[in-house]
Order: sequence, then C-alpha cells, then structure tokens
Amino acid sequence: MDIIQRTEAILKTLEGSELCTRQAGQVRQLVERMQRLEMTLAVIGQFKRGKTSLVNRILEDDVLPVGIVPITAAVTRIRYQEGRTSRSARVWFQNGLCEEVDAGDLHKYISEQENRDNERGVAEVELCTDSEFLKDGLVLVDTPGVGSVHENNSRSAYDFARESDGVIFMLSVDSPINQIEIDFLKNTRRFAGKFYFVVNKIDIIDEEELQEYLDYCNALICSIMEIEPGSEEAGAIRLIPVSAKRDRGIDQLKEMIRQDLVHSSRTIMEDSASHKLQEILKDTRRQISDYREVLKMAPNVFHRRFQDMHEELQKWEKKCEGLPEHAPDGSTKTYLRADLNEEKARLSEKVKQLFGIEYVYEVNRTEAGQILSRDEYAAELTNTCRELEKTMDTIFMYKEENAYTVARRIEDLNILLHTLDRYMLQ
Ligand SMILES: Nc1nc2c(ncn2[C@@H]2O[C@H](COP(=O)(O)OP(=O)(O)O)[C@@H](O)[C@H]2O)c(=O)[nH]1
Ligand SMILES: [Mg+2]
Repeated sequence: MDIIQRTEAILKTLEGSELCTRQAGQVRQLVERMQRLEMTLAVIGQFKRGKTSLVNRILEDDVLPVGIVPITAAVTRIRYQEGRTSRSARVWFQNGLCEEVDAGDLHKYISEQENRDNERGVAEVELCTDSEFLKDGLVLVDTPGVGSVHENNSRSAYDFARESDGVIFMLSVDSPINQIEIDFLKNTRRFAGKFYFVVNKIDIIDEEELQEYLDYCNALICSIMEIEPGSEEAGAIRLIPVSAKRDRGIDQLKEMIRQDLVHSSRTIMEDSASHKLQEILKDTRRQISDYREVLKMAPNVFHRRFQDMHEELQKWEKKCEGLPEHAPDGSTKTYLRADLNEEKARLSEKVKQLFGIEYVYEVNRTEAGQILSRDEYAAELTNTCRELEKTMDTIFMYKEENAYTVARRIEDLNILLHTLDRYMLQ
C-alpha cells in the first residue's frame, strides 16, 4: 500500500467516528497537500534568532516586520503566485474571515505589541509573492518563537513543525542552544521530514569563534537526535552559517534547499507524510483513551455533566430566540457565517470543559463571509445545539438502556482501535 492509499484509508476510518473529527480534518489537509505537491518549509526557533530576517533575505524583499522586541505573534505562510508584485497580504481570522491588508500594515496583526495574546483572533497570514525560489510549490512559513512567554505562540510553533515537510531550525551565535530548544528538537525530530540547522548572526564573530560554535552545535544536535558523533549520519547534519543582516550564506542555503526539492521532493514529502500520519494516529488513540476515562466516571458525576450540558445548551437556544432582527439604526440586521463559527468554537470549548474530549467543527473559509438573515442564523445555531446534545448522548450512551446498542458501540470502538493499530508503524 503506498502512502497515498494508506492516507486515504486512514481518512476513511477516522471519518467513520464522531470522536475523530479533528484528526480527520488534519488527514484531509495532508491529502490535499500531497495532491498539490506542495512542500511546507517552516522557519522555527527562539525569539530574536533572526527568523523573520532570514525569510526576508530568502525572498530578497524586506516585506515582513523585524524587530529588537518579539515581533511575530502569528504564523505567516508565503507562497508563489505568478506576477504577484503588489505587497498585499491576506490575514485569516480564526472564524474563517479574511482581510486584505497592505504588507506594511502587517505588524498590526502579527506583532505581539499590537496584537497582544492574539486578541484579534488571527489564525494566520498569507503572503503571495513571485519569488522564483517558491515557484516549484515550496511554501515558506515564518513562525513565532519557540518557548516564548506567550503560551499560544509556542503552541503554534509546535503545530507548524508538525505540519511541515521541512524545518529550518534557527540558531544564532549570540546565545547557546537552551533547554527550551533542546526539548523542542527532541519532540519534533520524529515528525519533520528534513531539518536544516541555520546558524545566524555570523557577522558578529570571527572565523575561529564560528568554527568553535559549529562544533559545539554539531555535538549537541547529535546528542539530541540520538546520533553517534563522528558517524556518517552525524556528518550529514547540515549546519549552515549565515548572516541574515549582511546577506551572507543565504545563497548556499537556498541552493541546498533547491537541490533537495529537485532531487528528492517526493521522498521528503512521503517521509514526512508518514511521520505525520503516525503522530495523528497516536493523537487519535489519546482522544479515545480520554473518552474511555469519561465512561468510567461515577454515574452521579456523569449525570451532573449532562445536566450542565443541557442547561448550557438551553441558554444558548434562549439567546438565539432573543437575537435582534434590526440593527440600532432600524435597518435589517444581518449575520455572518463567521459569527456562527465563533459560537461553534465556544460549543467545542464547553464540550472540552465538561467531558475532556475534543469535539471540533471544521471552519470552511470559503463560506465564512456568507450573510445570513436573523432567522437563518438563529435556526442554524439552534440546530447545532440540538445536534450536539444528541451526539453527546450517542457518544457517551447517556441513558441508553438498549443493551444491543451499547454492545454495538463498544464493538465499533474496538474495531476502530484495531484498525488504527493496523495502520500504526511498528
Ligand atoms: N547582527 C545581526 N543581527 C541580526 C541578524 N539577523 C537578525 N538580526 C537582528 O536580530 C533581531 C531579531 O530579528 P528577527 O528577524 O525579528 O528575529 P525573530 O524573532 O527570530 O523573527 C533584529 O534586531 C535583527 O536586526 C544577523 O544576521 N546579524
Ligand atoms: Mg519573527
């Protein structure tokens, strides 16, 4: 079975269970990326290593904001578009909406100072350029710092390492590799296809000091990656010294990446897809085990949770009834599908709080801007609440008295686990 068939088979299995909606979504994205033959290369590392500066140098355009203070609070995805010379970017919000903004204004959305704790709800920024380097389907991703004081940032760096086919891991000669970076590398080495270790800021030291720093990095990376020092594998670790500020070493880095893309893009992609599937399968097992824990809950606690859920959803339905038909100026009030997405995210949050499992709704970006009348909006939200209650009843077999139904669900779950095990690499 090749990787595409395996991925599709896993997708089918995950789609068959209400418990795995998030993971099914991840696999669906993986399939799409493989079909588009798109390779994602994420630049990851601690704050101020010079990640954004490097991205600008690679693109040969100072398009992204760089700073002495932590600047990047959201992920920026850069892809090729023919003839795209305008410096406009798309900001995607978590509710699925999108805004076209001038690249010069990006700092308002992606800097920690102007978008503290991501209060604007930015999901990511998309920038299209006609940079030759990205022409063959390479998507470059600038990420926030690993291990920042802002938890939500470090989470997205991890998420992006998970999503990427390759990682440019950014080090800089002005500080040693710290524990946060070590932990990050230990956790991510399993699922990124290819690592490039870029050592930045070489303009501030001399040749001799640089060699010392590179040797130190090589030894440390070997130990983190569990590679025998001096072995062939250790020799294959690429440490690429650059200065993003003085534009040194950038061409060598680009050439290296280009060579890999030309010669082994398929292998890199298949390798990384295989790693990712494995991670998704593990995550699914975790979700199922969380679910089983809930089933073991004492009946009175279990009952209380369902009561809370019921009361909560009743409140939501009441809110729907009270939604205004007119805006303050007397005109007919309209609603957006994006608002509905936000409500659904809140419902997911509630499920997580009450039952400790993830139940996510997929956000459809193309429909987020759809305008709904008050009645349509209220009807859809009410319906979502009712469906959710029914689904929770089914999933947890709440008040289910029919022994056959219970047996069937347990049997289905066992089959699901068994199937997932079959797809896990040993
Ligand atoms: N000396 C020197 N400074 C650099 C270099 N690259 C970036 N910087 C500086 O390091 C700081 C952080 O850069 P930035 O790209 O925002 O880092 P990021 O947080 O990793 O994205 C800025 O003040 C940059 O000017 C370099 O190659 N040499
Ligand atoms: Mg940055």
